[in-house]
Amino acid sequence: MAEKDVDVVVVGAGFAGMYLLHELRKQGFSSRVLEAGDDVGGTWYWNRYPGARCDIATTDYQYTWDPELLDEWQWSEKHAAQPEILRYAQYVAKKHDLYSGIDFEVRVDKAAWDDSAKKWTIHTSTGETITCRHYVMATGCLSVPKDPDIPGTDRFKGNVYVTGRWPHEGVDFTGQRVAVIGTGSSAIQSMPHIASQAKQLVVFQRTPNFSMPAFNGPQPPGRVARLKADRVAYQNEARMSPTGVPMEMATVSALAVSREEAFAMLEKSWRKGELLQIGATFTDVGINRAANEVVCDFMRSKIHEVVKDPETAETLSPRGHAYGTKRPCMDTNYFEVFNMPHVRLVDIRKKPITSITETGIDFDGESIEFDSIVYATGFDAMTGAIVNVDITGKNGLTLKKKWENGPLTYLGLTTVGFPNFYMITGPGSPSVLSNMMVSIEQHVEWIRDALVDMRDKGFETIEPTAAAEEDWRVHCTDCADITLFQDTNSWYMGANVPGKPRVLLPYIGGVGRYRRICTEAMQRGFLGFELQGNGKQQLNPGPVRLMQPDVEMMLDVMATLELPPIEAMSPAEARGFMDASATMRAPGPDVGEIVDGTFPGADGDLEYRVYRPASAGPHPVVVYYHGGGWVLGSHTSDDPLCRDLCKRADVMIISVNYRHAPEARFPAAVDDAWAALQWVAKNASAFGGKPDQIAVAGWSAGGNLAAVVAQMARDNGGPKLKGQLLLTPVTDGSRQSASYIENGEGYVLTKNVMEWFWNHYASAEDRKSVKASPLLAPSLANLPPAMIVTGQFDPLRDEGNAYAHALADAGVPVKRLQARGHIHTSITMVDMLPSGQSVRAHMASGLREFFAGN
Ligand code: N01
Repeated sequence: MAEKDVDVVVVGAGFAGMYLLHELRKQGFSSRVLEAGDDVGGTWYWNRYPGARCDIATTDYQYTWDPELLDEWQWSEKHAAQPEILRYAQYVAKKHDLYSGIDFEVRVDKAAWDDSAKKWTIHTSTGETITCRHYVMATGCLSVPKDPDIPGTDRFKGNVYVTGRWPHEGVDFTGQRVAVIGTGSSAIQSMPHIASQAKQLVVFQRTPNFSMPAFNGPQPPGRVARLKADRVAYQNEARMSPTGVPMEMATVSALAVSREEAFAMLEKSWRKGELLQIGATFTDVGINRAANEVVCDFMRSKIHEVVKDPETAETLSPRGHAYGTKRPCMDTNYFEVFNMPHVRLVDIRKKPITSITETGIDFDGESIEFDSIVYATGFDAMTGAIVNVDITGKNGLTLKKKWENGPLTYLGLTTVGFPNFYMITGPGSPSVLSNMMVSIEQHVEWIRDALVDMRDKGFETIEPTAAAEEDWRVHCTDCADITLFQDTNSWYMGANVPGKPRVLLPYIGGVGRYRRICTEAMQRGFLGFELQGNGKQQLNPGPVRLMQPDVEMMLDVMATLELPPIEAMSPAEARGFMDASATMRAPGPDVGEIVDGTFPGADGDLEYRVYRPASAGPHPVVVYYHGGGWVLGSHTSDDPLCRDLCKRADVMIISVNYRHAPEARFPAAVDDAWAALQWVAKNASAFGGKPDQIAVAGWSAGGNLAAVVAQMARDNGGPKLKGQLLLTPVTDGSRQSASYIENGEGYVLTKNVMEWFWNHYASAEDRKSVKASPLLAPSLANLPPAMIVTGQFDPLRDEGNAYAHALADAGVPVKRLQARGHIHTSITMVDMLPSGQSVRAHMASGLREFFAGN
């Protein structure tokens, strides 16, 4: 007799539910696993259409938790077909006696949280009621076929098939007239099989898709050898990789090589026959439209090579979306199908289907009769299976209601208002953008460890905090914003289901990174969660430290380069290193004109560079001081940033050099910065600038100089400045703030590097001067309006913020922007880190505001 009250109810007996059952038993939890089908396998149980195969190679798409399986189970192919994967699931279920823990042909209709009992009550399709402490949805992401939403679907009297609900006995299309609607993965895989049997095949295509040949065959010997040589290392590499598959990562932009080179590199990736390799050929396929277009061109050229009729080839060539923003497909002879005389392609964007009829399909004035119609029209992905169950959390809130504007989760695992409720590979986790096996195992293990920890400590409930959920939403949006996904109507965005909110459903920050965040949340005492039970409460609001995804990627790359620490170098070596790094960066946007020259510094001539906008002048003028800790850099070292600001703000930027330490210590740089300002004020008109519209700006040590000269201008009768834009400025060398401790290591500008800069620049006594530490000025009143930008993970963050607060306290108009997830250097990395774009856009509008109305 099955238990009516258990520790855990799990919905679904696919690979997630099976592994979870195994782990729950091992840890001594009682459980019920409820499965709608009559066997294990989940997606591989339902999707039995001909040609169904896994797009991820079998070396990577298999369980890792039972190491014996690696020797016991021999995959026959690189990309296993559905029957073999289902047999694998059945083998594992038998081996580990999982069948005895699963109720088949049972659906969960309703689940409700009982806040007084601190338990879930589950109602099933068999009329059973089960109570449980924890409730897990292991329902898969692509398990609810979407309504085809075509008029007349219920009228057709012939055979109707849906790829995601294929008859177990198979279908023989021999001699039939067949229509296939849809050209996603399922259609692309099944089409060659259907075409080989059918008398006539008409394919109704709404959006063409990118697809590459799988080059299926035996398992790739290289991968198998690596896996067998060191299983643990291989699997760890998968777990920490961006997509859950060990893969060579790109090091070069698609735009940094010639088109011929780019195509040659893509050809190499293509030959590997691995789904994720094409997109990983270059660093910027996912984030840069022009780079992505190189890949699109290559993929389209492949279609034209195969499909003989140029018009059909063009109809099959995707033009409207960036590569990867709709799930790319893998096929075996898909495009070849369109060379067969009995196959016809109908572009329903040009020739829309008017109706399905009793005997066939009407479109664009034509009627064609069919024996069978195959709907390969996709799924209500990621959220469909979850909200299809009537789930009610605390205070009568249903999940459907809570998610009416898009799913809200913390870590894609849990959601506020629904205690002890978990989703495996749910929205807000890498899920469908990853190797599912890796993501499933990670979630199962996280849930298992959470349950064990709670039991050990006597807690009954766990629920994320509203703040953590909001932080996660913002972080997911930050990650999505730098990609090209949002411009495409895809099921990733919920766009395939009419009325579904448009939001990027999976987390796109990468599998390894996501794992680190989840592990950190648990290891640091369940950051972002509230736990309760037995009169105890543990509330740990966090925060999980969430860096911008591109900034973190850059730090990861830098870590692999094992660069020497700057503080171990001499100033000359550090300057050489910085110059060499500058040659590798993106150049920044074009501006109207660039002019170099010299001006009289405090102790001899110094260089300047003028960036003039393309618009007609005269322009407001910004005197810009470069970063580099008073030791490094020059008037050209922040070139991309100066170009970017000039263009965005439509102002003239004059970047001026100053003498550097240790050759010229404090106050040489200040004297030169002051001389530069006076000289610009005198000569602004000659440059085509407006002499009464001058502001100062600077980054880091340059921000320090800009702040100092703004005070000097106030105290010395002019020039009257319109504003000061200080980007991650140094404002107080006399002490170290909390951000030095929090962010002192690992974020390029370290505590040690900052100390190295100060030691070269100024003595301990000099640091107390207001010309070194503008925050120490006795009064900050009557200074020009300021915009102060700080980075969240910057040792100097608190100094910048303190200066902003002090200015505001003194009555100075201040705009303060703390750049979320940024480090000291990242905002300046124009065209390299897209997440800095919005920060620089704010900086530019800050500059515009300084000059507005004058
Ligand atoms: O579904 P899809 P799928 N009228 O949504 C079209 C995974 N998978 O089942 O693009 C006409 O991709 C729709 O057109 P459009 C994989 O992640 C994995 O093929 O919306 N057409 C599209 O062409 C995959 O991405 C594997 O304009 C309509 C097609 O139907 C996901 O499952 C194998 C329409 C649906 O394509 C889903 O794939 C198979 C309408 N009213 C699937 N409505 C492997 O790993 C929709 N369409 C092996």
